[in-house]
Amino acid sequence: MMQTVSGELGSRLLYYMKFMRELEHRIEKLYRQGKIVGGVFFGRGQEAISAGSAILTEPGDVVCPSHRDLAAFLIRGMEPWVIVAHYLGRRDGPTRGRDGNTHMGSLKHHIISYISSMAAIVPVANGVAFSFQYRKQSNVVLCYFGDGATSRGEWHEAMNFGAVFKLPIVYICNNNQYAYSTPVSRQMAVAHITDRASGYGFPCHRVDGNDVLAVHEATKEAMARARRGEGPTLLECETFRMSGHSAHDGAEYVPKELFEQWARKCPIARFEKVLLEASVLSRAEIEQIDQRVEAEVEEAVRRAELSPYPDPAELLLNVFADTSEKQSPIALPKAEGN
Ligand SMILES: Cc1ncc(C[n+]2csc(CCOP(=O)(O)OP(=O)(O)O)c2C)c(N)n1
Repeated sequence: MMQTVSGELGSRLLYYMKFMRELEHRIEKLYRQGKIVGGVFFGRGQEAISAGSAILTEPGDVVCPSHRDLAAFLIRGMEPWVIVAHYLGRRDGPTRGRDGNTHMGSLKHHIISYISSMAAIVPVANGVAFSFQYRKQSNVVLCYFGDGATSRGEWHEAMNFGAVFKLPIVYICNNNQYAYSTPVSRQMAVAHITDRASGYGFPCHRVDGNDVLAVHEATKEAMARARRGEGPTLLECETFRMSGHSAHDGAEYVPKELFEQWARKCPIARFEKVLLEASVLSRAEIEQIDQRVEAEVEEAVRRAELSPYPDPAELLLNVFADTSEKQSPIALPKAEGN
């Protein structure tokens, strides 16, 4: 069945998926040049998940992205050069050069940084959703994590809490088949992540995570349900990690055929084909998106490299709570929009 999408949505989705891939490519290059000393994680091959879902957020909603969800940061409005500055450990990054890894967030953009990449964020995301419910705000949290996260205790506790309190949250799992070097079959005895959560009492759906429109549709339904006060939904987006765990990892433990098989399902190439076949976008319009992405990524790197390194005298600033600021570090800006 041919999926339909408007030209406006189609080009935005394609733009963000391409932007994420290109920005990660450039960040990888900086890492290989020795300019990044921390870890570099990619969501290569998984772009449809964060792009297809985060694009649905309204200004007052909150996203809790994992280390493979760069498009969620971009869609929420975090400036690409600030992201690059973060990786480069520069003063203009969101941690002012303290973390050369992916632990970044921006309360201004309603992006909560993950704590550990393995489920520790899920109870925090529940807390944000609980605050929406408590304040009678019709906002929703999108909480992202990998398959490995679902093997952790706090994940199960969080699912149960979300279910019992009917929290306005969508749990979005990227099942990319591996948690570092551990394949899914070595970490759980059921076939699907949805099998794990079905006992909690809320809808769980398996989604083709390499089909951006499928992710979009499933998230739209889940967000509408959450806004109606009917509680959470778990989406298991099936995909593949088209890289090592991080830039230092050659992924020799992954059979080559799997990479070949999943390369044929590239979410960007697939979506381009859908858009072209349905005459939603022309080849020339797609090329314009490519050129725009290339120029913007180039500019992001240029600007980030101009940012200074942090002053060692500021090393401890904002590391410990400063009560003199009279501001809770976790207070979200007032919700706008709905
Ligand atoms: C509590 C904890 N244990 C281990 C790690 C190291 N670690 C970081 S990410 C990761 C694998 C995550 O796998 P998954 O949840 O499937 O997400 P993916 O990286 O595949 O997207 C591991 C073992 C960690 N950060 N925190």
